[in-house]
Amino acid sequence: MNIKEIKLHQLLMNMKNPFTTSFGTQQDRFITIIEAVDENGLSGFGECVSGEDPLYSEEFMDASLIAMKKYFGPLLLQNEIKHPDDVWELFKPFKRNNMAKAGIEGAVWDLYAKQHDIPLSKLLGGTKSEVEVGVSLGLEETDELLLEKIAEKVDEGYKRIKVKIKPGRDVEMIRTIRRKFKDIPLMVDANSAYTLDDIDTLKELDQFKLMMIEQPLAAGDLIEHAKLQRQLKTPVCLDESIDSYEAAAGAIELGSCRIINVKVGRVGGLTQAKKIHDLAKAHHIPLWCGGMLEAGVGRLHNIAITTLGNFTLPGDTASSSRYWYEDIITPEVNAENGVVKVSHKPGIGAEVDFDKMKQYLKKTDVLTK
Ligand code: OSB
Ligand code: MG
Repeated sequence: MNIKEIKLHQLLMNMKNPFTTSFGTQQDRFITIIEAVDENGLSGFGECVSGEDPLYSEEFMDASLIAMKKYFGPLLLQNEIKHPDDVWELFKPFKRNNMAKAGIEGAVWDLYAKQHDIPLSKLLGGTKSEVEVGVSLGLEETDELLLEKIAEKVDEGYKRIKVKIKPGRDVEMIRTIRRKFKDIPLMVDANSAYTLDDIDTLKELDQFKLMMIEQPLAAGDLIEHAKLQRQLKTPVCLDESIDSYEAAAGAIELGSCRIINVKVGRVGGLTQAKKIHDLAKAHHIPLWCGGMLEAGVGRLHNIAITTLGNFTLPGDTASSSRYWYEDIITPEVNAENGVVKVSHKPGIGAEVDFDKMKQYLKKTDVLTK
């Protein structure tokens, strides 16, 4: 593929509103945009989605940056690859660091698609021309504030509403939501805030016709999730637990979940995401694409993978304007009535706009052969 240079654009983006989950509150978003440049000056873009601190998972941006600079960038520059699927094998000797791997691999996928003049969605084997999306709402100080946010997002037409829960902000809060919004497609995400000791609380959630309960227990608790799923009517959806193809296979075999949230960064990139897609499809486990508060590049990668057939549930890739006053791509991602149109242009399908990116750019590291 003749990749001659890798640029790591380090951005600090300020979110419109703080986003609160059971593990913490996020307002500033540090993002790294990876640019892979070939010998003709063509660029492909990826996004590293690690959080600032290791709260969602063990990965965090400072560590991902070191991993990209010290290992994955040099590996890619020193080894000629033929196809983006080769990147996972090339990076494999270095354990985990999935979000760093996925950020660089994503730039390679976009570059390859542009070199071959096809949309990334098609290159991945996607078939949809539009994808349905929902929205993820953080915890609010009061139920009233959350109800206002839900009303706003329902009016905007999002296909489902996800709310964050944690111990003490669960059953009564959902009861209040259901009293006002009787029939909206609604789900909850606990981000690992519970243990099996909380089973009575989790069982109470069964009465609210939720589409699913996302990641109630700790990431490593596949056996505990299987025990829980056996006692719940509501499908369990796993997010944090599915950090590899093997974890997905284990969760399916154990019956730890009935739905999987695929995040490209968490599983180590698009090649692994495709593999998990095919496995889940064979086992009739529906998928949706999760989000990591991405800027535009990550959003476009998410939309591309969502065009694969077994992504049958609305994902978390809402409009760029959900979090940003101004995104770094042109055109921005725009969900109309909860539907995002898939671009027909080559690669991720929109331009990375360096004029817009300037306002967020803190530093660019350039890696060369
Ligand atoms: O658990 O899905 C999650 C954001 C950051 C880290 C983890 C999660 C989330 C979200 C928001 O729920 C998804 C998004 O809108 O990008
Ligand atoms: Mg989640």
